[in-house]
Formats: sequence, structure tokens, C-alpha cells
Amino acid sequence: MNTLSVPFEPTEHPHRRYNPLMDEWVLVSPHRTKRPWQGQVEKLPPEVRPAYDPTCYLCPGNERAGGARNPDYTSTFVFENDFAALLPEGPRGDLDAGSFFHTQAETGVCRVICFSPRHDLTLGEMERAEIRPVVDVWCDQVTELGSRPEIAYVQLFENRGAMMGASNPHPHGQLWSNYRVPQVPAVEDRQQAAYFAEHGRPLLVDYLAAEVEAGARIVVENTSWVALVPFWAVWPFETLVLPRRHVTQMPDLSADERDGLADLLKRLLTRYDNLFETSFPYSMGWHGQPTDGGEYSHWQLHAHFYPPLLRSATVRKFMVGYELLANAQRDITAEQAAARLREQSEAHYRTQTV
Ligand code: H2U
Ligand code: ZN
Repeated sequence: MNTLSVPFEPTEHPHRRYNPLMDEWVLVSPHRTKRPWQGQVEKLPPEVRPAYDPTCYLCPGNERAGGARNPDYTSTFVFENDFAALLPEGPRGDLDAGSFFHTQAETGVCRVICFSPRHDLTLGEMERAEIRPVVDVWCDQVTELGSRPEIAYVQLFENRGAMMGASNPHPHGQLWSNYRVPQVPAVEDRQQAAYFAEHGRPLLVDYLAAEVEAGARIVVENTSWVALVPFWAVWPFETLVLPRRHVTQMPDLSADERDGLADLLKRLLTRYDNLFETSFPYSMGWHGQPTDGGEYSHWQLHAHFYPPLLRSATVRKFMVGYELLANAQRDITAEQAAARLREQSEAHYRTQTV
């Protein structure tokens, strides 16, 4: 029921938006962006880091906490996490000790992926030709671990910046791979399967076509990839990265698409850094089809970027009170966030390289 005589205007009026990938809603409160802001808009002094840090456990040649020594690697380097959250060997079991105490044993493999031997760079500050091997390593890890019968899902991710809990500024990501498909990809699987059953096409393939037609939420694109602020974004500058072609998992990317991804990541991450002239913190990760041998043509590969910053290098969004207890919420609309990111230069504010 419309209680006002003025028409509903999503740029003015509080509203809810539906996320079909997760079957969730987000509350959008655009009128709040007009409230006065008296907080500081701080710029942080640029962090100066050495190209090699003798105390870093990820730099080439250095010793790690567990006593292992890194090789003198010159590109990417992958090792088993010395403090892995999952262990490869262990009992398999299902304990149903009464309806409230259901427990499943879980096994898996956790690895750390160093993106570069250079301690002082971030993924976005690396050259396209240096990002491409990172793409290849992501693909190869999914192929290798996904071929194991005891691995149903390979979750690739990166926590960047102290604000996101990254333990070390050396450019690196992680992978955790499980015997069972974890929570979020399991919901995405269910949602994509339901959409495919109804429409005969993958949900995110149709969604990308609709977004390209709408245009308002697109941030960066090239011939093989698009980065956009999803209609249902929760984090202020959240983005979704999608291939233009229907691809269910990373290893299926062609050589051109891998180069295209290196280009898209370089440009997206540069825009992120330029937005508040800071090394932009985020958690990002890839969602591809499970690797348990099932039929997954309803899947579409994609990456999520979840950056916490809202107003400046130091003012972040918190997921607290209402978000924890009732519903995810945002103030600036997805369209406003996309416009801000589109305004940014693709020359990095520190290095001026494009
Ligand atoms: P994060 O920065 O995203 O926390 O990743 C670093 C990982 O590196 C973390 O999971 C592991 C931690 O367990 N690690 C090692 O495997 N060896 C070490 O010597 C220190 C940290
Ligand atoms: Zn280092």
C-alpha cells in the first residue's frame, strides 16, 4: 500500500531489494545519505614497505612459523597452511545425538597462495603480466584439489588489509577446500539450480544480460569480463565480477579470458585504491561449481568483493545492531556506489601507472 501521494522513488525512499543468488533481502535507506556528517575524512599517510622484509613469513627464502623455509620463488608460491583450519586426515562421521546436537566430521586442505615475491605490492599494483600467473594458479589449484574424491568444494579467497584481518601485508590469498560444500556456495547452488529448472538458463547469465542493458551498476568491463555493483549489494562498494561467457568453474577459462581477468582485476583494484586514496581493504573470493562430480550447468563462475570502507580511508561500515538482528542495510544505493567507482581514474594514485 502506498501511503504517500508521491510515487515511489528508489533514489529517495527507503526500500528492500531482493538477492536471488542468496534468497536474502537488503534494506536500502538512500534518504540517510543526506544527514550531516561531522566525522573526519582522513587520509592515511602512504605506507612505505620494503620489496623484501627479512621478518615476513611469506617473503622468498624466509622461515615460516612451523619451521619450513620458503623457496626463492620468483612468481607465485603455494604452500600448505601451517595452521590449517581443516585437516586432510580424519574420521568421517555424522553424530546425531538428539535433534539439537547434530555434528558432522569435516576434513579438507588449506593452503596459502603468495601472489608475488614482492613484499611491497598489492594484487592491484602488480602488472597485468604478473596478475595472469595468479589467475593460472587459482585455476590449477581448483583442478588439482577438485580432482580428489574427498574434496567437494575449493574456496579461493583473499583478505586484504589489517581492517579485514589479514595477518601480513605481503600480497597473498588462501584456499580452504572441504569434503562437504560449505554454507554460502550451497545456498548459491540451490538458488541457481531452482532458477535453471524454471527458466532453462543460468541465473547469473541472465542477470548479467539485464545489468548490461541497464548500465547503471556497471563499474569496469572488457571483452570477456564485467565488474558491477550488484543490485542487492550490502557492503557500500561491494562488486560482483562475472565472465561474459557461461563458465561454471575457473579451470574452464580460456587463455584470453585469463588475460582479460588480469586486466579487469588491475582496473577494478586501481579504482578501489583511488576512491579514498588508500590501499583499499576487502575480502574477495571465487564461487565456482562444486567439484564432487555432479551436474552443475546451472552454475556461473563469479567473484565477490566485499570492502568495508564507507566514507574515507578510516571510516568503515559496521555490520552491527539491526544487521545482526534483523536485516542487512545500506545507505548509498548500489547505483550511487557504481557511479563513484566509475568516476575514478585507472591511473593509480601512488604509482600513476595504468
Ligand atoms: P591471512 O593473512 O588471510 O590471515 O592468511 C595468512 C595465513 O597464513 C593464515 O591462515 C598462515 C595462517 O594460518 N600462516 C602459515 O601458514 N605459516 C606461517 O608461518 C604464518 C601464517
Ligand atoms: Zn613479505
